[in-house]
Amino acid sequence: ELRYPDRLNCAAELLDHARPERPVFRTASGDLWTYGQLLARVDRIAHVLTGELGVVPGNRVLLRGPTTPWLAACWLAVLKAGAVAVTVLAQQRTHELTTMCEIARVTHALCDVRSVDDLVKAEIPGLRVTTYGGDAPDDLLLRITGAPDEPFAAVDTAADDVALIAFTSGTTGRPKGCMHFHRDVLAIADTFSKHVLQPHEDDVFAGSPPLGFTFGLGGLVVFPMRVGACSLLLEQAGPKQLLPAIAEHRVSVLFTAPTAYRAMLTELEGYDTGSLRRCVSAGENLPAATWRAWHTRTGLRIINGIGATELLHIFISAADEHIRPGTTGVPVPGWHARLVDDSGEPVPDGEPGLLAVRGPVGCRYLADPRQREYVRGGWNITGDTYVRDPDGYFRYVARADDMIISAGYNIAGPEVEDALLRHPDVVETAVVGQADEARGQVVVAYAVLREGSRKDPEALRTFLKSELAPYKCPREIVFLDALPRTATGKLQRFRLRKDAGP
Ligand code: 3SK
Repeated sequence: ELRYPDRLNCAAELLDHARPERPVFRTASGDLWTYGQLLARVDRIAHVLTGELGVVPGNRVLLRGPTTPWLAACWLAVLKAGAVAVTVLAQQRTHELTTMCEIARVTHALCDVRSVDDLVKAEIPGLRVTTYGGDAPDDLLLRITGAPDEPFAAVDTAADDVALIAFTSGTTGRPKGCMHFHRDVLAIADTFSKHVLQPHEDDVFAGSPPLGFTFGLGGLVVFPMRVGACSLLLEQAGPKQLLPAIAEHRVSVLFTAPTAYRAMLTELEGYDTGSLRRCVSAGENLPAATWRAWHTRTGLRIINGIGATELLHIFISAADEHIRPGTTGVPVPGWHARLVDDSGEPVPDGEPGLLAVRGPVGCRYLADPRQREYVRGGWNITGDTYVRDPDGYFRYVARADDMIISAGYNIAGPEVEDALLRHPDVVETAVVGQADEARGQVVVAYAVLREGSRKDPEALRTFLKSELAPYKCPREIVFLDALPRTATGKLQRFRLRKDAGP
């Protein structure tokens, strides 16, 4: 069981134990920050926050901008000052920002000057916006040059004071703010990272998830800092930028999503990926076909994982010889998982059930009645359907609301997607159920093809007939240039259903 002191400030904890001369952040343009420089900058920002900007402990401070060392420094400063960091994505627009500020009662914002327009347009009453990285006289980076050049004493927060509010809109619906404590921030490093990733001081982390998504915040800031390692923070982190960055900066720990692994496979030629020792995939189910293709080409075994904003980071996973392609893994040490039916009763091994988890971090929605649906009987019900194998491995089936029921058969969209991905021309795919009078629902597949491939639905259907039981084969295959995704890269299957709203 994890034990932390009753009084705990997680930002101070992450900053205070590192060796000052060691590198903490690098950027694609060659910037290098040491732990000593980071600490000095965080302290200056904290002085400005609590001085000129009037932030007091408990205030909610919105953070918005591309993935840069300054964004990470602002996050640490807000926490060190005892305020609550409200992390949002640079892609979120005026309407979403307004809703999130309302829900979280945000009083202040620190915003990269390049991302400020939507925030200004939102005209959020009472919100005090401070930009950083610009040349205005009141820019945060100019202000900190005038701040006291002396250590900032971290506010004496309790381990279970709220440190962070992370928003999830799932794949649809009004955003939900998830409150996380100071101890939660350390707990994700002391469970998944410590036991599965097992990083060390010489590691260089990099990846695609933004810091406004807890997948990125954990993987690119908290995990490396917990062990005094370095993180390459990339403003542009698509597959095209990741490969050269891995080669140039000798990245050893990579965080990204299945789609990016698939895309990188088509571009691998000529890039040196020999520095990689850990490749983490989360955000979506990792098809076995993608795992195998990556393993064949690089010799690396992708660490699959399932995480949730509600639970901050990854809670089921496996590493090294424990990895079983096609499964997510087993509960991370410190976490418990089981499968239940709709009434909360346990489901036997080998049968599909709703994933229920509990561990050091729990879901605490801020003022949202959906809390009652997510936490039932002390278990967090993630909304995923899984099967547990008799040896305890969890095998993803589908999001509970993505199961297709056709003529009495239960069909998991991801199984059909996995089969489609085994076809060499298919890069991405999404399979949904379409309302049908005769069968209730029929299977419809959407596919993105490799550039230059022939769009031949019949050839794909013939291929699928050799891979799947006939009742799982799509009635229709539609070709698209790209699939609809959320700002965090999650597939929005609901937008593909023809009966979907706008
Ligand atoms: O939402 C997710 O999929 C996720 C995955 C890993 C870590 C954190 C999160 C929120």
